[in-house]
Amino acid sequence: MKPTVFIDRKLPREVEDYIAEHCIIDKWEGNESIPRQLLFEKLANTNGLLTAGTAIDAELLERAPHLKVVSSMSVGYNHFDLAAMKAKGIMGTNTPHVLNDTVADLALALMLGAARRVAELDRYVKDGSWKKGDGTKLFGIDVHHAKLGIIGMGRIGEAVARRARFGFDMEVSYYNRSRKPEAEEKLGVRYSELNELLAASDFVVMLAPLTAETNKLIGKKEFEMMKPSSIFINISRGQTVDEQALVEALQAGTIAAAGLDVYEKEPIETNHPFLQMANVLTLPHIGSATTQTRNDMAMLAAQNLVSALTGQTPPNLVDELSV
Ligand code: 8YV
Repeated sequence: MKPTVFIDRKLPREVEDYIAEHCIIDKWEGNESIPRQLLFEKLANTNGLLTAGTAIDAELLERAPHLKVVSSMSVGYNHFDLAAMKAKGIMGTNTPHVLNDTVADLALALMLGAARRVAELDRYVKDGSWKKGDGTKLFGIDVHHAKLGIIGMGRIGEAVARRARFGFDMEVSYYNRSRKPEAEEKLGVRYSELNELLAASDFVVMLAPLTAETNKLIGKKEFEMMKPSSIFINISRGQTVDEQALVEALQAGTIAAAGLDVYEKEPIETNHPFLQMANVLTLPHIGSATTQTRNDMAMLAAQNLVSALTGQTPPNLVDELSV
C-alpha cells in the first residue's frame, strides 16, 4: 500500500506527478491557508505532510497519529517544534541550497532599493511630482565601497558577501555563532563582534535564522549603536528584530532607512506605521520567490517527503541549524 500524504499548498504539476508515483495524495487547493481544524481532519490518516509555514506543534502532532514526516518547502524551519516532533519520532525536512542565490539577489535589491530610494522615487515619477531642478531632494546613499555588516553567515550570507565584495567593492564584516575561516579566506570578509559590527556598518543585513537566541536580537539598544546614516535590511524572519524599536529608530532618525522582506506578523496589518514611512522599503516575503527557485524548492521538498516515506533517510533532514 502506498503511503498517504497531504499537501497544504499548490505545487507545480510535475512535482505533484512525482509524489503521486509513490504516494496517495490529498491536497488543499484554496488560495488562503487551510483552516487549522480542517488540516487536523486531513492529518488523521496521513503519513506525510508537505507544507511551508504551517506551525507544526504538539497540538497538531496529537491530531496526526500516523504522521512520519513533515516536509517544509522552506529553508527556515522555525515553525517546527523540533522537541515535540522528536518525542513522537516524526522527521522534519527543509529545502536548503537551491534558494541561496535567489535570496542573496533580493538582499542586494533591498540594499540598493533602500539606499537609492527606488520605490519611493518610482511613486514620485508616476504621481507626476517630477520637476526640473529637483536636485538634492532625490539624493540617496552609495552602496558601492560602503561597509556591510552581515548578521548570520550561513550559505545565504556567503552569497550576499560575494556579491557585495566582488560586485560592489564593499568592505564586509560578519557576526555569526561560529567563525567561518574558509569564508574569511575565500571572500575576504572579517569576523566582528555584534556591537562592533553595528557601530561600523553602513548597511546591516539580518540573515540569522530565528531561534531562541536570535529572537529580538536587534532592539532599541542595538539601533542606538548604529550610525544615523545606516540602513537596516531584514531578509530572515521578522521576529529576529524588535519591530516597535525599528519603527521608533526610523521615526527618530536613529538610523536612516530600512529594507524589509519579513515582519513580526505576515501579512503586515494595513495600519502598520511602516506603510506610511518613505524611508522603509516593504516587500511581501519574496526572498525565494522566483519561478525557477520555487519549482526547485517544491521538487526538493517532494524528494524529502518521498524518501522519508519509502524507508530512506531524506537528504535534508533537519537536526541542526543549517540556513
Ligand atoms: C519560503 C522562506 O520560500 O525558505 C524560507 O525559509 O522564508 C521563504 O523563502 C516561504 O516560506 C514559502 O515556501
